Amino acid sequence: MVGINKRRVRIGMIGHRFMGKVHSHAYRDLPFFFDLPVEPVLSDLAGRNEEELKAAADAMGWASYETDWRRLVERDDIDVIDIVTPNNTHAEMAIAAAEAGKHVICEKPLALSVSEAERMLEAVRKAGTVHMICHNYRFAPAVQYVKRLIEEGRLGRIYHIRAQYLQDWIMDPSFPLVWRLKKEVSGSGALGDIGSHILDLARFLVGEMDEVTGMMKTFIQERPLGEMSGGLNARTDRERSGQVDVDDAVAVMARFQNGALGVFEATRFAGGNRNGNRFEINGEKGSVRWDLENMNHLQVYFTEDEAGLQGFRTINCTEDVHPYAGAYWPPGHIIGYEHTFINLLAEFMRGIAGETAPTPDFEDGLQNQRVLEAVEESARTGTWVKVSRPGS
Ligand code: 4PW
Repeated sequence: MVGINKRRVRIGMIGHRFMGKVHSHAYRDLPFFFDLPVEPVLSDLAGRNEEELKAAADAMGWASYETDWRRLVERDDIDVIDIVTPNNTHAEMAIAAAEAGKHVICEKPLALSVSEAERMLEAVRKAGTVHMICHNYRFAPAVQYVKRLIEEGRLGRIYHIRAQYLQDWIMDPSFPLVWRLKKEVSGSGALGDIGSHILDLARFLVGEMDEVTGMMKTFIQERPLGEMSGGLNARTDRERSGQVDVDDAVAVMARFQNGALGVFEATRFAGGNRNGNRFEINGEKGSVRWDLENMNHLQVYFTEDEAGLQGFRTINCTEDVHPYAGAYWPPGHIIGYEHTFINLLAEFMRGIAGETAPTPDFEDGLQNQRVLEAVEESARTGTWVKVSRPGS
């Protein structure tokens, strides 16, 4: 399957840490599992710290590197710009990439604000290139299968979605003030970083939200300064401290346009939950439950099951019938977190080959941003806030 005579899609990626590693790995594994019409090539990696950048480029198999992302965007031998940098850089990079005629893929949340996200969408539309946002959890086979069940009407009318994204990596008050805790860099805290994923899953599976209400809380207001670019396992030994100005936790209630109700919780203070991303959906004919930490399993319940056998049953979503599962191993041989990105990038490559118009795209990113902004406004004003959607 590794491409003889396939069109080469030359990737330029900006950023090389956690998400950079995840994306690099996914591009490399793509031709191994998917027979795609194009072949991704790890052409060039951009970052600011040359020593770290060079080491990352070598370790992850990139052909070359640039210490200024603008040079990457200007290069004629690059087809795709992949943005895996902190949120405050997304808009400038994506717009420059689109203006240079590149396909663009960007980590979530799309931007710092609705107005930035609108400009990003406008730029990619004008360029006519393919664009995606990395809400990777849509691409777990079990989640895709839930989408299919709902579309086929197997759950009937949807009444509820309740979803939680629970982490605990900043519970220790001595955890440093990293970029994810500064509003000017991240836009928001738990809301945008992890809440955006479950709110995206809700839009994907249940539909658009009409209005939301939310509350946000910052439990630890001050933290030691440390390396701002640090990740989820950052450490510090500094004595000076700085202000946290984003939410540590957020709770959201939503009314959907189709009449369903949503209850959501995103927090980095749920001790013992390293990366607990879960949802349950209840419909008139059945219910489903999914949990990332057990991501190959799906619990399903159908009201029509015979008396005596009623209840949730557990399906192992590793059969050919489960979306993407057939690309990997024989039934029962499970896949993991990284495969959600491989599946997402397979769709991106199909889009670039002209076969599909892949989603979630920047329009989804913008709509997600509208939901995030409505939650923030609600938390500020203590009222329900309409989620705008121009044209609907
Ligand atoms: O999916 C999650 C992210 O969006 C990851 O597990 C970590 O938390 C990194 O960023 C957020």
